[in-house]
Amino acid sequence: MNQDKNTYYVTTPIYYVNGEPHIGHVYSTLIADVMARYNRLLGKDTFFLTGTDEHATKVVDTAAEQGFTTQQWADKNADAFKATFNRLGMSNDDFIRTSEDRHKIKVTKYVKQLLDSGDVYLGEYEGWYDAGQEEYVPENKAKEYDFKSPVNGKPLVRKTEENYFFKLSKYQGELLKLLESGEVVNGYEFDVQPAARKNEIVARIKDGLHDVPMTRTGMTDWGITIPGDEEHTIYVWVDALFNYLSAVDTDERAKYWPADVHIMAKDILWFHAAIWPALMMALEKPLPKVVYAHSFFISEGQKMSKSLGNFIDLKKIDHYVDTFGLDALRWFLATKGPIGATDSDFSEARFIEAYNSDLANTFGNCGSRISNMIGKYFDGKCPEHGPHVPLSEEYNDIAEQCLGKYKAAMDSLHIEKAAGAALEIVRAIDNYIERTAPFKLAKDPEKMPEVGTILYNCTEALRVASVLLWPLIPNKVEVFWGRIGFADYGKALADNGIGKLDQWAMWGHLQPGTEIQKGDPLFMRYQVPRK
Ligand code: ME8
Repeated sequence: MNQDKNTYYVTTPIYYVNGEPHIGHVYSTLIADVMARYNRLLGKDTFFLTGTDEHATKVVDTAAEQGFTTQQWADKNADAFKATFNRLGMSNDDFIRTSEDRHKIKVTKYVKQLLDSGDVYLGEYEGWYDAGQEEYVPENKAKEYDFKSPVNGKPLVRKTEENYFFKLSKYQGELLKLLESGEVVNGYEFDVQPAARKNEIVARIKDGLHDVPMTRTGMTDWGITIPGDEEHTIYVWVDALFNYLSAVDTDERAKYWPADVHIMAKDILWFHAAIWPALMMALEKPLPKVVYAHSFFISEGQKMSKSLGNFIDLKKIDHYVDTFGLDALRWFLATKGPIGATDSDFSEARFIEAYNSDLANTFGNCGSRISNMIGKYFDGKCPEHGPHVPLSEEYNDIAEQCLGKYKAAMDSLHIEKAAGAALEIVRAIDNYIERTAPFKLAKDPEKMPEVGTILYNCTEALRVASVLLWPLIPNKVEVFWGRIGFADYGKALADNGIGKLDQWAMWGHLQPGTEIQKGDPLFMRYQVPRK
């Protein structure tokens, strides 16, 4: 395993194509997008993967209900995911579909290897099956759930079938040791985050890992069959997990494995935190470094549901984008979402509060304030950094400290804290303006050089803050760059000019004499309409 690899590989779950995307899908993909953009800024050779999970029986069933062939239905919904992610500015490098040959061929190869090594074997399985979730529920859990699905409440069914099994039990000891020690075990490294989720996984592994059935019969025309046994189709979950590897299992992309982080919600953590690393051990591949399970978005205080009318579907998502702008949606998701161990409410009131207080009143307002003063006192040209002004050093230090905090927070997926560090710079600018009062000094013509220093410092600090904000709100930040003479930043990023964070976050890039344009406020304050 290459510890110092200068690559970064981030994934989202691959989403079921039995319906259109909703806010939950957009959320996980946005988190991955922010992490991908940040790592590109750091200079890492970044690969960001998302895609669709297509071989589920519920896809076959929904297609039939809707009067489509399974392939047509999968195509239609996969297109909806692609179009949505495109429209929302996701910078994924690839979009994998499990119905693609490139995936199917690799999965066949992996399973063949597992059959040859004895990690997959033919046996008989009897257990409690949750048809809605397409998974068997362990005996003790089935009892705990009163033999009903914990997801949809329908009765679990007793099912017996001849099955190929994956020898999950073999990996119990190693997995437990890896997670409990947090150290390298037999050359493997692996972590589950956040800590609360990891503890649950550790407890469940301690309960005992049994071998898991990994095939089903009776759906051979949709799915991937077991090599050498056309009767058995590989269970959709195993098929789906392999996407993370199959997408980069080519000569050019091999450098990206192992993944740095798999992002998902807690609903599907078990597959990623137990079965997936065990499959990788069985294939003798390095394990993903981190499996990160965020919590759920609820909506207006309640679980999202179509019948309650609080479901945040594509129409609602578009409404938010049309009303507040794409970056406002990105900001809300990235900073107020359920990244940690608790669920988070998607409510209009919280959205407006975040928009007004963080974007309109802070970043947007600070930009307008500075450009207005430069317009008024310096004819719209960036002033010279002139004579010393009290407070300046203290304030340069703040920008530097914030960069450190920002990086530490981003590296551990505390995106809201990273955003907070960037906003701390902006708030420090506001505070600096209050304390140095350039608008008062400007009344005395002799003080104009000092006013110049202050406004130079303010613009430069806002430029630094904007670089840190770029992974979250790239569109508005690029507009801002255009206004302060840094349109080439946007161009450099578009041309894959990666690796600029430390350079661009250094003090002193701003050129005196550059035209500082005013333009419309970057984020217009939103007034709640009176009912
Ligand atoms: O489970 N809040 O696909 P899926 C936040 N195909 N995130 C949410 C959410 C919510 N309310 N609802 C959904 C599958 N998500 C499998 C995955 S991966 C090898 C196979 C997000 O379409 C979150 O990331 O049901 C969750 O884990 C995922 O959508 C489930 O998507």
